[in-house]
Amino acid sequence: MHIAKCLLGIGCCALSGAALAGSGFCSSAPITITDNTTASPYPSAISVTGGPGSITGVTVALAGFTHPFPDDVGIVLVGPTGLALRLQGGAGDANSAASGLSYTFSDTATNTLPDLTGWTAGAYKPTTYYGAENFPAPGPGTTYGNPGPFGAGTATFASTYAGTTSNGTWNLYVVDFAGGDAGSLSQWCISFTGTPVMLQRFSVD
Ligand SMILES: [Ca+2]
Repeated sequence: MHIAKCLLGIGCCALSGAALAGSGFCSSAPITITDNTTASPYPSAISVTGGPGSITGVTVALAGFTHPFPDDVGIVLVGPTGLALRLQGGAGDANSAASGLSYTFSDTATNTLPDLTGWTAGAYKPTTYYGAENFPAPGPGTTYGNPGPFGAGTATFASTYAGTTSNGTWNLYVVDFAGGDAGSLSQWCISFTGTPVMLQRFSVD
C-alpha cells in the first residue's frame, strides 16, 4: 500500500514533496527586466530535487510578464547539464504591451508566439524571431537551441532535454536587448514528464 498511496498523492507523499513526475518547481523571487541589459537576478535559478531522472518532456510557465515592448525581451533556459534552449525572442511589437500576462511554453502547444502582435494567456511553442543574440556570462552566449521560426530552427524541449536528468539547477536567463523600456516577471515554474525514478526510494511494507 505504501507505493500505491504515493502514486495517489496521499499519505507518504509528504516525504517526497514535489518529487512526482509532472509536478512543478517554481522560482522564489520576481525578475526585474532592466532596460537594455541583463535582468535581475541573472540567472533566476530553480533547484530541482526528486524529479525524473530521465526527462521526456518539459514545460515552463511564466507568470506576471509585464513589458511595454515585448520584442525587446529574450529568454533562454539552461538545464543542469548545461543544455540551453531559446524560449522567447522578438515576439510582439509596438502596441503589444503585456501587463501581468501568464503563459506557458510547451512542445505540444499549437501556436507560436506572434511576431507583430500581443498574445494572451495560454500555451505556446518556444519561439524566437531573432538569432545569435548574446546572453552574456554566466549565460550561454550565443550557444543555445533555436526553436525558430528564425533561421528555420527546429529545437524543442524534447530535442534539447530528452533523456537527461531533471535534477539539479535550472537557470532562466532574461535579457532586454533594446533601449527605451523595461519590465518584469513575477515568477516562473518548470515541470517535467519522465521516469519517476524517486519511486525507488519507497519501500514496500
Ligand atoms: Ca528595452
